[in-house]
Amino acid sequence: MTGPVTSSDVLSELRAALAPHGVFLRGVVNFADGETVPVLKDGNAAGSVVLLGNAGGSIWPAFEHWRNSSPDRGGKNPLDAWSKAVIEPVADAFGATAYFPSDAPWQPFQQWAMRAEGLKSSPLGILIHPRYGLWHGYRGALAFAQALPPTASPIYPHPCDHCPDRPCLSSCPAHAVLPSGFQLGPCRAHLETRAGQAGCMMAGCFARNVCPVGAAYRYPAKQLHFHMAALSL
Ligand code: B12
Repeated sequence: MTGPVTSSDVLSELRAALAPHGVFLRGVVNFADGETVPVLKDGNAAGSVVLLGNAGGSIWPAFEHWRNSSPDRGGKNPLDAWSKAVIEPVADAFGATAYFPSDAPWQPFQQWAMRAEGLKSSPLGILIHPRYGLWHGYRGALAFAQALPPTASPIYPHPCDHCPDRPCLSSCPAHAVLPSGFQLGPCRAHLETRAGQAGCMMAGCFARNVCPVGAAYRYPAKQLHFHMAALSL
């Protein structure tokens, strides 16, 4: 595909382009006049963003394959590098401007996700999805000049409202998950201990693992370890 996209089926074409990488089209945000919006490559304000991300371990096979065939194993931030390698060519093909969650200045990915997918925060700070639970994330966003057909955004009951025990709040060995929010310092300090290395570092965040929502989408062991190692840097 070349040039700007005018087709109304841009979303299904995007889905098809991203599917081989395990990247899902998570939702669309159309911006209203007067909102702070991302800027397009041509300097104009974006009319919409399409959120892209993983559901469960969907990206892991494609990411691992790419990493194993990269001379430097993807460099210092391999998942971010892979996301760019996959998403930037798609942005170019569709005449869109790509944004990435880890690039400064940080774009409000979670606010976009709340609007696009009707999600709410869990006590961990990450958004909980009624089907995928805590096992999902965002790999990029494509900003377009034009508004796009909104994706269905059902009104879900917030899973944490129906979770009387809230085991996420009591299972962190470092007491880093508090009702007031996630505390990075105690988490990182625990990860440096022998118990932290043998526990959370190998098995993944205990508070995330204990959540009963979307347990079938829990990341594979290697991905759990990868994210914990990234958090401890
Ligand atoms: C900085 C950052 C962190 C920092 C601090 C977070 C903070 N205090 O804001 C630290 C290092 C602690 C962190 C940790 C993690 N993060 Co983080 N983080 C970010 C990042 C890069 C920027 C957040 C931000 O300020 N955005 C700018 C503002 C303007 O955007 P916003 O949407 O309005 O901001 C929301 C957040 O700030 C959120 N928030 C407030 N406090 C906290 C605390 C935590 C722990 C988190 C995750 C979010 C959060 O509230 C706002 C909602 O309106 C985002 C990506 C992004 N661009 O948003 C990822 C992001 C929020 N992180 C994410 C994830 C998955 C994690 C980890 C699970 C990763 C890991 N390796 O384990 C951990 C959480 C640990 C745990 N046990 O729960 C995901 C969340 C996906 C989701 N399902 O919601 C994001 C969106 C990245 C992605 N690629 O998908 N993160």
